[in-house]
Amino acid sequence: MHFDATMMANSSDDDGDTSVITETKPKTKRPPLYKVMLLNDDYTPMEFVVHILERFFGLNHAQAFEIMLVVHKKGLAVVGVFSHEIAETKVGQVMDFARRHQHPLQCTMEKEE
Ligand code: TYC
Repeated sequence: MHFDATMMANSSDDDGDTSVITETKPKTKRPPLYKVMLLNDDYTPMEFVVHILERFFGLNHAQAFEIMLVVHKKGLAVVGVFSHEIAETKVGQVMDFARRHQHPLQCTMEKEE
């Protein structure tokens, strides 16, 4: 904790010598994190989604299959939480890979609360 002391003397809004001490919290706000989500669709093959989760999110086959099924059943799932820069990179990699294989798979990011 820091203490910032200010001497206010002979100023227009102060008639005497007044010490003002304010306690200031050092500003160490952590940068926000971003959820990366996969969205379900009716056309992208299940094994393609599993492959994406293994390749870009470092999941093993069982974990990847499990998350793919959550997306398939619930409509979407968070597949990872990252800094803004890493999240953008992941979304770009997934969208590019899906587009190159002509699958309509959608991947988005959203700021974490
Ligand atoms: N619903 C797709 C199917 O039945 C599978 C799928 C899963 C697609 C997850 C997208 O993000 C997705 N082939």
